[in-house]
Amino acid sequence: MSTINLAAREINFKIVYYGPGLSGKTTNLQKIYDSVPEDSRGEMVNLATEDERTLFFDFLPLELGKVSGFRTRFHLYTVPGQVFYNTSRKIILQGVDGIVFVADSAPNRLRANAESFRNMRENLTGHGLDLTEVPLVLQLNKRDLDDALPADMIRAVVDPEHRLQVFEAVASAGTGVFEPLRAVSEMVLQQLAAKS
Ligand SMILES: Nc1nc2c(ncn2[C@@H]2O[C@H](COP(=O)(O)OP(=O)(O)OP(=O)(O)O)[C@@H](O)[C@H]2O)c(=O)[nH]1
Ligand SMILES: [Mg+2]
Repeated sequence: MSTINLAAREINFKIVYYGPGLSGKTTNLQKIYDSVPEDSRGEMVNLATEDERTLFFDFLPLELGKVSGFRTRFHLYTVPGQVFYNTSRKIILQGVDGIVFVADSAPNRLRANAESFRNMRENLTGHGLDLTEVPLVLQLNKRDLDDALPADMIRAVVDPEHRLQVFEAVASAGTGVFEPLRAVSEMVLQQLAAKS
């Protein structure tokens, strides 16, 4: 849920990067952090295990200019993809305004993509949210892999109705990272405008 501070004239949005373990969620935030000017970003927080797997979440605050005289702050979070960290994922989804689902294009991760998507839907339901109400875009990551699955095959398991905007990415090279963020941010702003 976006929070609006009228006195300070600022709006805060929460964007969550969701997806299976090792799909590249943390890499997305790292690349965004590396590419935005210093005065647009706050400190990035990584809560990770020794082997760089996200343990609780990553957090990156961004300030992306003004909308109707309000400063807009986007708080980007990643969830830990590893199956057994579901309590963390549930907590992190609390108050979410928009989601980038980061799917892994590796053939042996097709099922993990499907399971993570189902898990996201379930956790949203737990917060009283329906998947169709939340601004959501799909990033197909790791398109550089020699054996990357065809985009339609991944789509068939997470978005069979072709409802979502889809972006192909090589997050580790910084490609296709900003497009999904921009798209979901626009959807979030549109939703806020429609409500007010
Ligand atoms: N080949 C390839 N590797 C990538 C790409 N993006 C990320 N990786 C690598 O995939 C591995 C996992 O990336 P992370 O960003 O840590 O994955 P994550 O989704 O945050 O994983 P969890 O925190 O466990 O959920 C790292 O070694 C990355 O360098 C990509 O586009 N192509
Ligand atoms: Mg991570």
